[in-house]
Amino acid sequence: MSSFEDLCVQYRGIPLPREGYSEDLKFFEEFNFKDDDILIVTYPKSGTTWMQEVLTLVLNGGDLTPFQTIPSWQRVPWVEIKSMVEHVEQLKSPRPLSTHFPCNLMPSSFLTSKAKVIYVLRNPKDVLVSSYYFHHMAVFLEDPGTLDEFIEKFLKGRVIFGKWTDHVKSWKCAELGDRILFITYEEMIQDLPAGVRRVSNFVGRNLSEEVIQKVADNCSFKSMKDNKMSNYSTVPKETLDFDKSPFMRKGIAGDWKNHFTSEQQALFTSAIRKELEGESFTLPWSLD
Ligand code: PPS
Repeated sequence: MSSFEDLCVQYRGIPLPREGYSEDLKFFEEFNFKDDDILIVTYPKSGTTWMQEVLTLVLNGGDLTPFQTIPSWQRVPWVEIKSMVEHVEQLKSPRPLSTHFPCNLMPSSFLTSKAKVIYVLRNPKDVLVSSYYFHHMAVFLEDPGTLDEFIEKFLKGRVIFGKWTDHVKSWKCAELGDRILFITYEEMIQDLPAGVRRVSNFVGRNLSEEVIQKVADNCSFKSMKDNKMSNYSTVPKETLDFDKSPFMRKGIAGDWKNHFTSEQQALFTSAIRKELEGESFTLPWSLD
């Protein structure tokens, strides 16, 4: 069984999966952000794919063609993955892009551009549970061990992309003003049409209520789970083993309650609170 160190590369203090990433990210450091780019930013398992699909449909005015014919990662590619460069080059402006990187690792052209950011936040306990299952299915990641062990790794940042709290802090403190929209996974669960409306207003597309409803219908968990272009089922089994877990697993808020013991919940909450002590922002939901 391969160790975390074998399966990851370190980039400026952040562990990245060796699959897809390299220590040399010169192409990323030289990435040229354009003023009308729209960047989806997430800590992994926070709702990246969901937002990629919402943004695709919003920018296309509800036209389903790209959504049904091109995989999500080609339509809204990750800027820090070298194999995605060819997909980025094919995008028309405004370019929908994705990143899992913290703000402090963004290339200099990002800060000087006016590129917009959609930051999707998810309750870290649900992020952890989703990630736990993902570690079982993703052949290129370390075996997560027991939930106790995985909680410890997650809190120490001994997971891909490092600590959840560092990621959130970096983007919350970035002073991007109205260039950044914070939206939560939980608010999209509660009222997806309202979430779609927020996104469409933010990117300057004032869609009709009919189109907003169409986008929401197509971005429901069930619809995305059935869409081969969203559900990662086209990825070979050597990379993602769907026999272990589906990528579109449960799609709910609060699944942590089915997994955490009261001791794990107390330990997790107090560790996250401690990490966020003294920060000027508050989280949009209670950690309890
Ligand atoms: S990744 O690997 O970082 O790109 O994963 P990411 O897409 O960020 O997160 C995967 C989780 O998002 C859930 N998901 C959804 N939930 C509700 N509705 C929709 N439409 C939807 N699409 C994706 C997906 O099921 C993963 O969460 P869990 O809790 O594991 O089900």
